Amino acid sequence: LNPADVTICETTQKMLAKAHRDGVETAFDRAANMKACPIGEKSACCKHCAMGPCRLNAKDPYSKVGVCGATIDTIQSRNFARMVASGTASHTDHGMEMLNLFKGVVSGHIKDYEISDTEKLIQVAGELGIATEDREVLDIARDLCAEMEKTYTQIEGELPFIKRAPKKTQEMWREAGVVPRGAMREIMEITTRTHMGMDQDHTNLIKQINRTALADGWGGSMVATEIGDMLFGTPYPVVGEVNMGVLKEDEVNIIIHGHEPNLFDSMLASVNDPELIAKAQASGAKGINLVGMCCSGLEMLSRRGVPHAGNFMSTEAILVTGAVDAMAVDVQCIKQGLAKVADCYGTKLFTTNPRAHIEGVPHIEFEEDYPRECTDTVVEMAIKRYAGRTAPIDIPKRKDKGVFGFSHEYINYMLGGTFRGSYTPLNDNIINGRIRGVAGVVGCTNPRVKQDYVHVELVKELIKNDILVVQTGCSQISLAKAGLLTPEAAHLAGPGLAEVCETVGMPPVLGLGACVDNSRILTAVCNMVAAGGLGDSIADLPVAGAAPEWMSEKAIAIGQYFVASGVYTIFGVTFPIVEQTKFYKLMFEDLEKQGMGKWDFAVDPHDMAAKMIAHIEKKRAALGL
Ligand code: BF8
Ligand code: SF4
Repeated sequence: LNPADVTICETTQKMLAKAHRDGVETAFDRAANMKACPIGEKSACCKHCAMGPCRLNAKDPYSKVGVCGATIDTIQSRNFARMVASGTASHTDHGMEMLNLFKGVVSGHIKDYEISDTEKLIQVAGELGIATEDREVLDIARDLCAEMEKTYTQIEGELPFIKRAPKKTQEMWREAGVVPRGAMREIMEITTRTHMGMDQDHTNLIKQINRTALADGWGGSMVATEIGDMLFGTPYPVVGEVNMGVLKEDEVNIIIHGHEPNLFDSMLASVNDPELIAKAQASGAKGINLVGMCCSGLEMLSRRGVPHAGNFMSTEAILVTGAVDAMAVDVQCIKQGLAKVADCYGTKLFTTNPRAHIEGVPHIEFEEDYPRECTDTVVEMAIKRYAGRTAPIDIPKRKDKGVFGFSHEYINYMLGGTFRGSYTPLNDNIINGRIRGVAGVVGCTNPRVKQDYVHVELVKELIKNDILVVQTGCSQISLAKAGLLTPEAAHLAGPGLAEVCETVGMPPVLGLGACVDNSRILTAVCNMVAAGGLGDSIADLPVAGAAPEWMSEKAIAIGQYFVASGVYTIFGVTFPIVEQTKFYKLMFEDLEKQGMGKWDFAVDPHDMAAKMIAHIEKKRAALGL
């Protein structure tokens, strides 16, 4: 395996070469050695009961049915539904943890965190119809907790944040019968409807697929973002460093990897504790260096400017530096393979969340009532490892800079100024054609395609065509490493977008945060509709979304909630639906006719860009622009 063939990330390449010299294997090697199953890849198999598992023919999809008689459309829609269920469950579980934390802070029994953005709290409460005038913040917060809890537990009624969507989008959902009740109910219903012998009409199952996905975007993810902002601060632009060069040879290096911001926040408190710093110094280190990876990293890069060491496909490679003294993980996207690599290089790896243990990896439970017990222990263990470092240290020197932390609130402020903060200037620039449209480029990296390459090429092509790009998740780190999250990157944009960037002093590519913060993109498109001149619903806007290197079920749930909300969404790598089937036609053509968005697929970044641009131009033409 030649590292330059599997990633364009220079530091990951270096570490993969070293891993090979050291005889250490990573997901890149495993992907090369494990050919993807051609039937599973196309979702043409079913193992929902013991009369099977049944394999259909992806090349001739209607030639066979399962033992129960299930057709290809039933099988692949059920498989897709279960991906949406799992992805939605992940984001809503994360959101529910944030709500529990928030409740604990509001009731006063959790003391290590506090409400840091009361302005946002009051604004969100008002938006959800809670009285805010002449009331104590904690009173409002209590009502807000009860209201947001409906996102999960409500049996009947509409999710609270549905109100945020444009009226016409809401009406379209009601007409289609897809307004989510509570996420728990929707996930329960989708799970039963995909049991053997249940919903065997993909045109009916799609309703539950949409309803569940919407419970993610306008539910779990949105609550996670909003509470994250209330507790840890609403992001505003901050310059941050990314790439493996953020590790320091002469300091105790600790990485936080996963998704929930609370672990990271407490870890920040621990590494700033004078006693622990003194301990680190007594062991010969200059200090303690805390850095993030994946979405955990993005939560704190966006909010505090904490350095970020890399995205999903770099998490094993970074351990090969030998410089990581400890890595603490919480939930989601944590490869089991980390355990072995950590072992090889003497890194102390810890799981911290009761939902996500790894066999053989020590577990130090993170408890919100006493968060420092966990995080202080991790620091102590890291210091011990530093003192006893035996593996040779090899840190690739490269560090890149970017501007992060563009919340939807800040975009408002940036474009409109303090007194007339609004999306009108953005819309004006879209109407006058300086900016042709807005594209969200988000999601994972995946060893089935060259790491970062598809993200970077796609985004370059989009901005060159005057399309403003917004980003979340690992994709943002790909572009930060390529230097595109800086105002200086404006020269890579087309003349119209470049002019806007230069006037405002903003990068042509805006980093909005972690994957749950795709909800910020939903809120931003609502603001665009509200600012006027670009139609009445999200589906009218000249916007498009892409996850060019996706790998997780969460990405599928996100893609589906964007499609259901009216956004054209294109994925790369592979797509888990057989072409030329009825379900494919439903997802790739017919949903759009119902006023939603639609799916699309392309592997090559230039093809992908061309398709996105064509869609944006189609929407502009429909608006008469
Ligand atoms: O939620 S982009 S690899 S880290 S799934 Fe995972 Fe994908 Fe990264 Fe965050 Ni999102
Ligand atoms: Fe086969 Fe039907 Fe059972 Fe699926 S549910 S495994 S298609 S028999």
